[in-house]
Amino acid sequence: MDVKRSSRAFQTRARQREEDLEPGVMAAKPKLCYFRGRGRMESIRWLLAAAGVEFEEEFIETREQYEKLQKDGRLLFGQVPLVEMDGMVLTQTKAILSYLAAKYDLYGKDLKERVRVDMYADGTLDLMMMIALAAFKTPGEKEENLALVVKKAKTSYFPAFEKILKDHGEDFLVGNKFSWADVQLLEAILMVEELDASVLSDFPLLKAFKTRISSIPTIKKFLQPGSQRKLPPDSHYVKTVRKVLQL
Ligand SMILES: N[C@@H](CCC(=O)N[C@@H](CS)C(=O)NCC(=O)O)C(=O)O
Repeated sequence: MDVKRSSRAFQTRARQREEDLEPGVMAAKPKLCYFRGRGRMESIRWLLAAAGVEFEEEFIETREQYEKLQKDGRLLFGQVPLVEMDGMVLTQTKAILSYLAAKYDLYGKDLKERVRVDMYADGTLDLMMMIALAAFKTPGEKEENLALVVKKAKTSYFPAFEKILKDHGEDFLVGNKFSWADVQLLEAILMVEELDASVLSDFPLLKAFKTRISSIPTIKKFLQPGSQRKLPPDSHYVKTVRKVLQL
């Protein structure tokens, strides 16, 4: 299936799900509670945006806010990201992502496709977490860690995904359908490109993948300035996280 047909079919299914609600009943928007930055919440924002789902955000700026969330029993293990949706209070990033992938039909067609989506998404999440955590290191360590990320991307992660696309021969990573794995790989590519703009120069299939997935309407919209996509961590973000979590 080509990328346009797959993404059109995907958008139609998303609309139908909304229409399954009782007439006059509006689906409440998911509410995301995290710092005003990428961190562990960014992939959740990406996946909701890719699914065409609008969401609200509450940003944690103070220790008091965080303590109140804990006191109210909203943080299962005392940690964020926190997502409230479908009458549930959810924590644990991967659990939230896999719920969203299943709910919005971005999780392959059967168990064998699902485990591949998980495997690929886990890999890109590992890579992105290395970048997210580097922001909290000393300047020297940060530089070293980020150089290591670029090296790992070039020598391990991107060659693996280039081969997957080559062997698979489809527009998407799993099956011939858009999935969570595609969304997260694009997120990871763009993040590593912020560290080294030429990182894809030896990966022609990944380059084409990036262009293709970026043109899916929901993703294209999320990539526009002014969307809920967050910028790389700056010193204010790092200071706020340190202050709130008492790091
Ligand atoms: N396994 C959890 C880890 C969450 C996590 O470590 N969150 C950090 C903020 S990004 C936190 O809340 N730390 C406070 C703590 O662990 O006490 C997940 O992936 O959601």
